[in-house]
Amino acid sequence: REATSQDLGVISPEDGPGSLNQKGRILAIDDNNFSAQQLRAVYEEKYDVTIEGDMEEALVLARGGDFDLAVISMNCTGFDPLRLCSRIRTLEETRQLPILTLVDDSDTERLVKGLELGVNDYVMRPIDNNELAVRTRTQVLRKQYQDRLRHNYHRSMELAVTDALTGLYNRRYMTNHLNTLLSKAGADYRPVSLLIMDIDYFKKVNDTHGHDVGDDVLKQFSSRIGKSVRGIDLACRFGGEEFVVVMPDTDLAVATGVAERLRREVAGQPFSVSQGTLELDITCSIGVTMSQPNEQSDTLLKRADEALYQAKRDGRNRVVT
Ligand code: GH3
Ligand code: MG
Ligand code: MG
Ligand code: MG
Repeated sequence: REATSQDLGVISPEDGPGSLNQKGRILAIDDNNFSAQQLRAVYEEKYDVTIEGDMEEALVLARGGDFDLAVISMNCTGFDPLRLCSRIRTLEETRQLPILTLVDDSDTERLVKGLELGVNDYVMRPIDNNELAVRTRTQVLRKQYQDRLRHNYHRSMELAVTDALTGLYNRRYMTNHLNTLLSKAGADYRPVSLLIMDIDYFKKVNDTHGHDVGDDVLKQFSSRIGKSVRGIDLACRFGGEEFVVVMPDTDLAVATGVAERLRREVAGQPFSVSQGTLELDITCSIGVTMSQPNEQSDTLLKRADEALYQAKRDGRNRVVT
């Protein structure tokens, strides 16, 4: 399959407002059965419409429902519809949800109050169905377009901090993270431990089985590391076949325990590559160190690297602290 503009996080002209490429979802809130059915009739054909007459139920739906628009009747009597507008605007999960109100043409007070609360648009009663359809469409399209922009933005943020081959964090992100942790250490000092792992004789894997098998080993290696570090730890691909794990609030003894566990996670079971036709015994060497007060990331990394090279000299497949 060829990559599409969306995969690449690029917005092409045809993605812009004006193209409804996914059925819009409308949450209509009206506790008058008669006018609710009129709304359903207007929307049914073009949208997935959910009608709700209770404020708390409407909020539950809005929070979980992934709607593109809330249509709220200002004539609701069972609750204060302005309060519903205000709740939708303030709740984290719903603040991006556009609101369109339906207001009596004599009720400019509630019309204005709604707009003050962040209502996006309104239609006056008696409702002109064509006007309602057009204003609805505009809101739904804008919401869908914004969702796409937001998604692409998050995706590009993710790409910027991630290593493409392994999905682990990249070196730049780890270094920033580490420096942030170290700078926090100041007043009530808390140690940060760090380990560097390097795959043993990795060049031989490439030379013997080819670069693709090498890549496959790197992916599986990363997956084993990623799965077995603790929630507070951060694993990154530091370079070619070198990986770093940053461990906040961790002393040297605990960090050495983590390193030993990771070493066994790698050496304990062969790597299955080439669609399961080949099993490779992979080992790695690990250097561990702990931060000193007021230390910067570069000296910490250098010390871990020295421990790593000691592990290599000592015969590989081991942890040196
Ligand atoms: P040692 O036990 O001393 O670490 O030996 P080694 O062979 O692992 O060390 P060396 O640093 O000589 O070789 C690392 C190799 O990793 C060299 C390079 O071709 C390979 N490599 C680096 N990045 C990648 C990658 O993204 N994919 C593949 N397949 N190989 C890579
Ligand atoms: Mg290396
Ligand atoms: Mg090397
Ligand atoms: Mg190596």
